[in-house]
Amino acid sequence: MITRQEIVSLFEQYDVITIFRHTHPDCDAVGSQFGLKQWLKENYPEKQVYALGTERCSQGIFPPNDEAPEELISQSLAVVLDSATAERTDDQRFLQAAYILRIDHHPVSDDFGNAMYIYTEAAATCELLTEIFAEQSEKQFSSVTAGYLYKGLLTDTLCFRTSNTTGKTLSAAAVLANKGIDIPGINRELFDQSLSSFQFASFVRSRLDIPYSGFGSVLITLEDQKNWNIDSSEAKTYIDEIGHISDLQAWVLFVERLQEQTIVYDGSLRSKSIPINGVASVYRGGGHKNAAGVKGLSKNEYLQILKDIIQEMSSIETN
Ligand SMILES: [Mn+2]
Repeated sequence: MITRQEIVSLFEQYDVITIFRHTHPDCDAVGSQFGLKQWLKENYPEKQVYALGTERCSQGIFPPNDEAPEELISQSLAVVLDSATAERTDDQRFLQAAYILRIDHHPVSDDFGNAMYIYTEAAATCELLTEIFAEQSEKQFSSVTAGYLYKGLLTDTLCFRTSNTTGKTLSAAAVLANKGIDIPGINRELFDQSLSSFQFASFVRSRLDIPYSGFGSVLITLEDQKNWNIDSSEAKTYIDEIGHISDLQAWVLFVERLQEQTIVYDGSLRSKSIPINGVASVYRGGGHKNAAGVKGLSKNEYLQILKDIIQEMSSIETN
């Protein structure tokens, strides 16, 4: 593993630095990417720094992606951030770089790259970058850099609520707060929702049915989707609206969808402790123990899967 000082030495060695992150980027991926780019531009204005990737992050406001020709990439130091595998890295041209440095907090599942700075106990890649920058006390560390890093730190910890939030995470947050970032402004930028989204969320909550003690079920019909001008895949993302109820052990959200003129049912299944993926697999679905999904169920299958979940819950209770 490379040291923080060796990372800064690498930055100093290369005139061209290209920064990569994973596909379908979240705020930690782009926050670390633009945080590093900003910090490098402020401290080494003569260097050419490119933040590369083809997609945009759907949450928060970040600058557009840069473009760099292959000749530049091949002479550059490529810094790959928050990306556990080479394959998952957006823009495979990083493989042609003169030197590849990885900074990440995901478990190492792929040993690509020339140097690694990977700490799985860190809550975010932005936490690791904050520590690297904070140590360089004679260098610039602006509120712009800090703001990008704070967005990654805040979202990867679900607002400092996840089990990977440590004293180091909060120390990193303190470093960023001391740079003069707009904490309530960033919070609004990341988490405020539109009025129509808020109203649809209220509707989803109002449709909660409790067919069995501890089990919550919501169905969003085609007619509901038409009334709210929302499609089935977007409607399904509102599962979290019923995800924080202390009285529920399991909950599902189903949406109706038209498939070759027939109504089919897609569902997201969630639970706190009872395994729910076994039931999903019976209906051609799958997922994790406490978060699974099914697609294209007939009406009978939809009614039956609700019964199966209740059956699963009652068998666990009687054991
Ligand atoms: Mn991350």
